Amino acid sequence: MLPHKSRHYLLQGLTGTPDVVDQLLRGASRDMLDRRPDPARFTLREVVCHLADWEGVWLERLSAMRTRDNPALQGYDEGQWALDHDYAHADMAEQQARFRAGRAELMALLESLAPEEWERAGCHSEIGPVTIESLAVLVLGHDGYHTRQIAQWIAGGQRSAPRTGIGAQRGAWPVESPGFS
Ligand code: NI
Repeated sequence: MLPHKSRHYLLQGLTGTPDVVDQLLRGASRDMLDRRPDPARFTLREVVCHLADWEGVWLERLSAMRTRDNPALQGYDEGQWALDHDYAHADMAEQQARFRAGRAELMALLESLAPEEWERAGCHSEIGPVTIESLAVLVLGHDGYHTRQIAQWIAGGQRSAPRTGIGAQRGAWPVESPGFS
């Protein structure tokens, strides 16, 4: 269990991610949004769609753990979702708003938890046992992974981007790979 102060920072960080994303993307050109500096990873447009979609996934898992005893939590293939939901042609403003709305819903759930509810558990199909608290830490890590990517893509720092992503190796955290998230 995290110290009280850590939980405070966790909530602050999670609350702020939509602001960070919006600020990073301010003024990004259409060309920049659809550039793919790493063939194994999302474009900026696709990243925002992925973040918006995954708010629903996190919420589904957190709600399941809160209301059921040790539920099974399903992993999804984010690369397949990108194709199924046509991320490549999505409207950025809509997706940024959807991410913000989804995060507000997530925060409302986390902020309403009683202290002991943070320890409620579930079992993810790929990563194994998790708690509400460890999943919340994972979400913040996932935020950081993608905000770093956004900053790198915008700065044109693709040469220093990690070579992990869709189609890359599976099983090691933190990487993005089909079925992990
Ligand atoms: Ni991701």
